[in-house]
Amino acid sequence: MLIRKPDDIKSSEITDKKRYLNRRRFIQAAGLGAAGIGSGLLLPAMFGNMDEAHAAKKLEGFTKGKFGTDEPQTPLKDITSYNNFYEFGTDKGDPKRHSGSLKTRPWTVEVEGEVNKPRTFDIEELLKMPLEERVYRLRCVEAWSMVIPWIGFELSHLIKAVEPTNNAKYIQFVTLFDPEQMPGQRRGILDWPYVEGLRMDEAMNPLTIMGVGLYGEVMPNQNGAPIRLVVPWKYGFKSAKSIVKIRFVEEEPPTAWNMAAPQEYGFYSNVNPTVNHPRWSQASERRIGDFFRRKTLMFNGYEEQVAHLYKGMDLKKLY
Ligand SMILES: Nc1nc2c(c(=O)[nH]1)N[C@H]1C(S)=C(S)[C@@H](COP(=O)(O)O)O[C@H]1N2
Ligand SMILES: [Mo]
Repeated sequence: MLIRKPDDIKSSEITDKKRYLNRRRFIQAAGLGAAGIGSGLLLPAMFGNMDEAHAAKKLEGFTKGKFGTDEPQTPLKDITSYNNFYEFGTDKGDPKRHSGSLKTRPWTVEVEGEVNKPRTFDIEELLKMPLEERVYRLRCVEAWSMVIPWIGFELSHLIKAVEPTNNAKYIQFVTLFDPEQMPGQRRGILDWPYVEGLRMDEAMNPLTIMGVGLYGEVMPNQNGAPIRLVVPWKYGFKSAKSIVKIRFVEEEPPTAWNMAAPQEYGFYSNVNPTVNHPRWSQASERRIGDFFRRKTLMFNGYEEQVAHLYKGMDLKKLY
């Protein structure tokens, strides 16, 4: 892990003034003035588990992954300031404003249910999985999209490590439940904690990753730190953030948006321009930063990789 010196961090990356000031205070308390900061070696120990350090931490040792798109990438500023993360509020700017209270260390992911080797992974163990950069399109059901250079590992690696039993047909993903840290959970917008699910073959597909970073850095809190699901051929809401539990089950598991509005959000939620949301069209989308809308692609453009998973299924019924 490499930690950038505070001096290298652009002020645009530090938006929360209070955290910025806290960090300055910490540097002063540690007896380091501007001169002291020059000795980069001290910094990793100095910042330790502080929240601020995570925001500035570069991820190292990842390779350039497959399936990447070479479309222009959405600016970091947009990826981190236009978010859906209802645990921190329903406004697109809320996650950035309010997710500073999320503590991402210590963090564990408990794996349970239909597996031979149930276990709890520490986040540090998961960061040792083979990390790749995957530049994926993310298409929100609200008909906007982004191109995001994620860093993550294939979910299949984790699945193989716990040895699913023959009864494991689906996987459920559970977000942290902690209304102290997640103020949005004090209100009943959704049935907390946020839950999502995949069929086993979807989870095993090489496109499906557990994201731990983006743009070469540790995952920003508002994007689902420290670990979130990324399923690029499905609407964004399938990609659950800040996951603490992965449960292998026999039956199709309940999912947060399906419970909230079953007639609007199904279990599969594959990006599909021919199946409209009951209140708006899914035929086109606005790429964040673009002026003109563009056509939405079947399976968000990943048809070649995933269409076979749904052969023989009526995707108008199983939306
Ligand atoms: N726990 C949790 N995960 C979530 C959400 C949420 O509100 N809570 N929103 C989803 C939606 S609707 C989208 S579009 C994506 C947005 O991811 P991003 O903010 O990193 O672009 O996260 C998904 N994961
Ligand atoms: Mo979304």
